[in-house]
Amino acid sequence: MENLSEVKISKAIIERFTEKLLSNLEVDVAIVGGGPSGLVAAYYLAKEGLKVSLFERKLSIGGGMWAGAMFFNEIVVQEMGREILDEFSVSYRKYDEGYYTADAVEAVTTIASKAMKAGAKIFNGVTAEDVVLKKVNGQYRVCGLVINWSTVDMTGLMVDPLVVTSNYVIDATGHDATIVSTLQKKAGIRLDTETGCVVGEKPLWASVGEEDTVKNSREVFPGIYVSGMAANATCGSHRMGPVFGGMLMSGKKIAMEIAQKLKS
Ligand code: 48F
Repeated sequence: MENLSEVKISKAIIERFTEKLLSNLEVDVAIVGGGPSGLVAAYYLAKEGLKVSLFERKLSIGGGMWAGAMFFNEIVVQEMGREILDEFSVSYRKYDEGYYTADAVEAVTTIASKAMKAGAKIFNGVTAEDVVLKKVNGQYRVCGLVINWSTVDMTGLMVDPLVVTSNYVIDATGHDATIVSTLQKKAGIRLDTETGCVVGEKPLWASVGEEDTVKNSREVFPGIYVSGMAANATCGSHRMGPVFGGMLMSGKKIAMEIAQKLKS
């Protein structure tokens, strides 16, 4: 029988986690939300050699992709997203012309694993509650995230947060677009949308929702991008239901755009 030291086990966890957190307080890109668009963005950004950390409120990453639709844990990906399934080596089967299906659990675990192997760091159980806003060259710019343990958020305890600074923040928080929704409430803030605020999502229309989620994935205020369903909620387009090509392409699109900006 090995003589295990309980204290050593505790020290190992505390030291290693602290190390990880300390080395991720200043990053190139801070992503909020570990759904499909956030995870894909994390992968491509890390693959471009950028320092990326992703904060997910829940214990598990995967967001709305885990459960497929109504717990039927299969997802549909159209032609648009097939290149991403290939890039990540997620297995899929043709269902009909232009429709492919993949196991939702395999899709989440494979994409998350590749993102981490590419160098992205994931902090689960952490909620981003606000952004850091500073004047840069006379203009307000999002410069990072205000984070706290999700348990603090859930219990409503008064505990001050910590801060992570970044060149860019990605709001990949899904339907609620929680980060830009918080930002828009601040005095003097106007988002780059039709109304200057989060417009809100429209009911389900798969083809338009899917096209728009990629189009709407963009910088909506200096320093902050929206992706996936948060992009459609912010810019006022349709939800799309359980088809995921747009989510995957959204993450890739903004990752490549941010990487290009940071490298030039
Ligand atoms: O909703 P979600 O999966 O985002 P997505 O990448 O994909 C949307 C699809 O899953 C689906 C759809 C396509 O058919 O419409 O809904 O746009 O994942 C968003 C993640 O963000 C987390 C949340 O727990 C979820 O896992 N999240 C939300 N707010 C915060 C957060 C926050 N303030 N801090 C940390 N994580």
